[in-house]
Amino acid sequence: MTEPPATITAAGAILARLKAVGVDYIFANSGTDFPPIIEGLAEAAAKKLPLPTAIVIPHESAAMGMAYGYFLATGRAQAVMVHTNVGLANCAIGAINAAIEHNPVLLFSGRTPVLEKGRLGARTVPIGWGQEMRDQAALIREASKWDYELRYPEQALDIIDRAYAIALSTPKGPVYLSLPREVLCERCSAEDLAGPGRMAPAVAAPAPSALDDAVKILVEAKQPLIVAQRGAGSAEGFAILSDLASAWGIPVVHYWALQLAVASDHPMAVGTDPLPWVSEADAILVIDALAPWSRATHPVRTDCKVIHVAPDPLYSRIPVRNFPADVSLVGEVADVIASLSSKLRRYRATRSGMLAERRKQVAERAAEARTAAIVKAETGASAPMTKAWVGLCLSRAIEGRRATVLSELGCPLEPMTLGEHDAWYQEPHSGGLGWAFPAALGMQLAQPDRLIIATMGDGSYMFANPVACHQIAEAMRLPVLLLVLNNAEWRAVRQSVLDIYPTGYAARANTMPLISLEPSPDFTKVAQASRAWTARVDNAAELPAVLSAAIDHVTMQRSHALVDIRVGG
Ligand SMILES: Cc1ncc(C[n+]2csc(CCOP(=O)(O)OP(=O)(O)O)c2C)c(N)n1
Ligand SMILES: [Mg+2]
Repeated sequence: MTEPPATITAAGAILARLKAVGVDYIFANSGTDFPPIIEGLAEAAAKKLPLPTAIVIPHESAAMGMAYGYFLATGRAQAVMVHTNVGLANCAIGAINAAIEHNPVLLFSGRTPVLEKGRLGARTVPIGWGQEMRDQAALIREASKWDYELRYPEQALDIIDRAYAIALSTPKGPVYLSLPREVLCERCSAEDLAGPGRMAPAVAAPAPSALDDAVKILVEAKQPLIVAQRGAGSAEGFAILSDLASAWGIPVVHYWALQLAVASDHPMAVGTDPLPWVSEADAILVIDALAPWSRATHPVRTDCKVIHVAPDPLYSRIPVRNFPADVSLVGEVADVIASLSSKLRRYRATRSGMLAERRKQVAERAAEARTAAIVKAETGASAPMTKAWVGLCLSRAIEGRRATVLSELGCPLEPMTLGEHDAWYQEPHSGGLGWAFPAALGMQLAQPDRLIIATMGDGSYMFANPVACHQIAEAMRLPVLLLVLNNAEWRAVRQSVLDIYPTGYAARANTMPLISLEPSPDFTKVAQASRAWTARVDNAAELPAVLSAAIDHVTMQRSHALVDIRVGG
């Protein structure tokens, strides 16, 4: 019996509606909850409803990472669809990462059938009982802005519009919808599914008086400072902030920066260390920074005025975060920077002499800091080489190319020369490792012609479920370049022990407990299992030539490549 064409399963309606609101891809990891989704995909395709491209992703953490990377590259939120509670559990780290970084993901998982018999979709196999939960959404509720369980098939259209609008409202973030199998099997109207989204995201902007307060502080400041962590919001924001920093002679510190706010060699870019800058400043413009400095080690002046610009300047999800905030400017970062910049402009003319002098002084100190970082990196061409040396060589290897570098305990920013707003991404401050490889895959999917390089510690590479990620790279022909900075240990954990117990038992032990990743696997073999181009580098002097060959491979052969680099620090 054929159904009337004006109806479709709830699963099909959800898929079609996702396309209508602007979702290009569904990163999917299926299971026994998926028959109506797979049937819905086929039905919607047969009825010529436009659909997102659904892709098999063999591990959920990779699906979350790819959606994250795709959003960074495009500003467009994507969908991740996984299997019941177990698939959702594997998404938890991705959701934690996305939440803290305001990265919107539409996350779906099935819900095991409620009924034991008597309705299409009811339980058929023991996992129907085994995967039932009292509150499935609780698995990721702290990391999602909104969650809901679909109750009726006819809700599909409205609920997708609502999920999408909430995910993209300021501050952006992940949302979660659980999909019970019986509901997905039911039919609903197929009308209007392709129409435009009916719910606009709410975009916040600062009150004009708050902008005026911020402008007054910046105009009156003698030693203003910008601390930026998540970039300047967009290419336009990046350009405007570059001009603003130059015009006003304001140093920019990229402390633990996840993105660049100005070019790393901008004349006002003074590096990544808040000291001595935060201690000298009488005004600090904090741009999208969760923790703009360390309250324990970077003291600010008691008379220093602090302005925060961010989608959620108080980071209200975080229970404890007490950086002073004399002015909090809420909004999308690029928009707020543009407003500040235009309001500041008219104060410039009468101060041009003072600003020129300040600009000159900051530029001198910035140039010194840059030279010092490069000189230090050059001394790392030792055996084993340092991460800074790898960063310097990579920076030279990609010079003049449109390239994006991701770093997850990988190359440090300091010695690198990166000039575009999307040239640099670091792992989220939630630190859920295993991020860089799949995020690079998502970015490459969005930008097939861009050179995308994921640099990772050996531990981070293993956290990424590398077999799954290499499979995706080969299956989808995503020519990412992976640099594994391999020190055969979790160096960051070692460092955290030394920070707290510098002369303790662990520091003095021949072998520090819980640090070693020896024997180190041959990572080239892992990549070769999916037919990647690979190389291993132990000798610092060989690195430039290997990087150049690897870049030639990914750009000309358009297949992925991995270089396993033995590093010391
Ligand atoms: C999922 C997850 N598990 C554990 C940690 C704790 N952790 C933070 S850094 C780190 C070590 C990372 O090792 P690697 O990538 O090899 O870089 P290295 O520190 O050696 O430079 C670990 C285990 C984490 N951040 N995320
Ligand atoms: Mg390591």
